[in-house]
Amino acid sequence: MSVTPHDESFMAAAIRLSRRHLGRTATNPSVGCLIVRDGVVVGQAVTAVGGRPHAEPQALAEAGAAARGATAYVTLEPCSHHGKTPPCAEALIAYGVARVVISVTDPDPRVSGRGIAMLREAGIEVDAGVLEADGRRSLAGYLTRQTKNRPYVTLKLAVSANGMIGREGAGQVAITGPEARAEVQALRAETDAILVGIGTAISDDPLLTVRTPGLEAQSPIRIVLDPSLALPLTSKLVQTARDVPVIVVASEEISPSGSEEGLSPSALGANPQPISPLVGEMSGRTEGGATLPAAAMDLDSRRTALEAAGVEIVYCNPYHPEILLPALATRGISSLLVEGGAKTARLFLEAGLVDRIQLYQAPVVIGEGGIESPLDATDIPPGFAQTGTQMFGEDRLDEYERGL
Ligand code: AOF
Ligand code: ZN
Repeated sequence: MSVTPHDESFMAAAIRLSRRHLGRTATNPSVGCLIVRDGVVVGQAVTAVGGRPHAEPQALAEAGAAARGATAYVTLEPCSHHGKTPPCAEALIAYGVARVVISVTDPDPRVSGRGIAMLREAGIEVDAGVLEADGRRSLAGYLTRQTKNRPYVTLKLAVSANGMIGREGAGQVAITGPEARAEVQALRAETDAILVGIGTAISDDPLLTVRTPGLEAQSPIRIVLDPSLALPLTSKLVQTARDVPVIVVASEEISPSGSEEGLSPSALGANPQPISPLVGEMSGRTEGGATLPAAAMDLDSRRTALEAAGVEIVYCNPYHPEILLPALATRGISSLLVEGGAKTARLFLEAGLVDRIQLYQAPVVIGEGGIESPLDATDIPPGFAQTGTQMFGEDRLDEYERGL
């Protein structure tokens, strides 16, 4: 049987369903599954929060006996391995499903084609690659971490009518309206981690959490690139570190000897990279590298105070995203939202490590002291294609993506 427009409609529904648990299934992808019998949905499910159970056994349980002879629509190839749960391919076989329609094949080496082979060997008809581009987009974090060993990176910028993202020394400047801000909150809720530079952390004193009612529990991990531990103890980030995790990425040059852990490049087998500071992101930077003379005590007490407040300090060159990102992937972070400021945005753009750009353009004009946006709609880097435009109140969101 060939793929029909009906198949595409059901797959589109499965993809929509899968998005419900984006950012809430840990390192497992959020997969959607529909069981359809004679054109009627008899079971549907999304990977459970936390990653298990997988989507298929839940959808099959809902369908019960109606699954016999039905078609299953799954956004990702059903698993074939005995992991923390039994293989979903076995469950589909056991329930007597006649056909399985898949959007994306699974790059997990434990599955990768074996799920499809198991189904076919059991006499089940399998069609793969249905609405694959949309399916891949819905699985972007999982696929990027699996195949590139780094999180999927979204750069979000809110730009005024005259191309500014803020005003020097003015703290947080409202650029977009409430509708766009609500949309950004929803984006944060489906993202594993959110990252800013120390310049933004100091000048804006942002919270970086999700405040939308009902989604508060879905705040991403907050990460600050802070080479010399300049993050003020009085900042909202530090003050709330016990409620929503904060990771400070400090230079390995200031790592207390012998206590490197977690993200340190040495722990990852990478060579420590020299620091190439970005002017303007360096307030409070301790000079002197290995000797750290007068500031040593100061630094140690800052370290102690930050840790006592619940902040996790990791030592990994903050100016080399190509080192930092694999380290974040190793910690299970599959999606990362870069929210500011201009220098941090440039750092990721210049490293070629942005996968998606969300550019909000607002009618507001920012006058004197404006901070120029690292990009606008006329200079989107090569390799990005526009994938959408939407209005949120008076603000326009243009979205650009690179192929996965
Ligand atoms: C599916 N359906 O809903 C999901 C799948 O650690 P485990 O045992 O849960 O296995 C994780 C792997 O399972 C993950 O890497 C991916 O290959 C697959 N995820 N598979 O059939 C699902 N979430
Ligand atoms: Zn499974």
